[in-house]
Amino acid sequence: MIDQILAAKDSAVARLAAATSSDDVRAVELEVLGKKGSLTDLKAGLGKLATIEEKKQAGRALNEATTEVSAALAARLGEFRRSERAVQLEVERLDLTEVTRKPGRGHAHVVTQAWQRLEDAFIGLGFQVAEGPEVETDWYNFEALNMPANHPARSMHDTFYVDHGAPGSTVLRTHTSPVQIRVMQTTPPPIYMVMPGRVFRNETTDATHLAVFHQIEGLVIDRGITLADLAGTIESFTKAFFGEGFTSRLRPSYFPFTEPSAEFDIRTPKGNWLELGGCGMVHPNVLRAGGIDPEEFSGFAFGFGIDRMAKERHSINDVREMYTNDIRFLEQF
Ligand code: FA5
Repeated sequence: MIDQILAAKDSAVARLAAATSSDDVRAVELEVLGKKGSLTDLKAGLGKLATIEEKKQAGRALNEATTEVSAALAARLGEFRRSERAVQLEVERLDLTEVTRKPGRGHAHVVTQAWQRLEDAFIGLGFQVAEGPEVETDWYNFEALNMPANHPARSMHDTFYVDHGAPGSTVLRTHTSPVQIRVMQTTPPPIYMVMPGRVFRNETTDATHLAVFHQIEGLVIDRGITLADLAGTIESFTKAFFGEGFTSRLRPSYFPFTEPSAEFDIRTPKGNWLELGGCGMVHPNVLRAGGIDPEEFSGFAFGFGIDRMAKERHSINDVREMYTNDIRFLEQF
């Protein structure tokens, strides 16, 4: 029995030494230690030995043989795994410096396209374009817009504060309206200006709300400007931007910086109304904050969301989709 054990072990060790792949190693494992393996068979024969002493000796020899074969198996398997992995890596190697196809031509993001088309439509109506800073002082973002400290309308804007200067004095602008004040301070009337840009609100995102989004502000200041001019401008813009089949309406609303104030909606050719933004006649306090005499000049302002317009124009279900940067989605526009 002992001779048989040693013979089975020696044969296994020799075959392992001669193995040329991990498959060979697994074949030896099966033939020696598997269910019907040579050492397994011998183990089953232990019970048939005549004396206890014989059983003990054969059992010990079997254990030693099994340990030796298992160690040789593990060592050979480790070697083959390493070399086979090296071969696999070489086969699958990607040369990222190699250009295999011509890179596709990119295009502007769907929101950038809307921004540019909006600017074009307003330039066509005789407006100029201005921009302002994204990090604003509390004064420009709220105070100058007729929202002093503790004004209830401030809570409608969930504000991100910037750790700069006195606590609460610096914000990420919550709308593009502060640019109205900057334009009034630097441009003597008549003013016919649009001011697009990025704005920030500390709010939970959903299908129609983003925390970082875009607005376009409009400001007209001249002598004798009335609500009729506001309604006419909104209507001309609606037709220029959306097409002849669209019309607009104003609905009474409230903003601290305009009086009277309105929401404006557009009607699609299919007959449904979409809310686009807010507007109104510039409040006298706001004109004064911008250094303009409300006795001499009057004006109107409007502001609406560019992302929501892009969403409606392209029938996109969820504004957040535009910012996942999935090229398969963005390529469509
Ligand atoms: C304002 O921000 C005013 N400054 C607009 C204004 C300007 C009124 C000038 C009067 C005169 P409001 O918070 O409603 O108003 O936002 C205007 C538009 O921005 C909304 O109609 C909507 O289109 C867009 N908007 C607002 N919040 C979000 C948001 N979280 N995500 C995407 N778009 C938004």
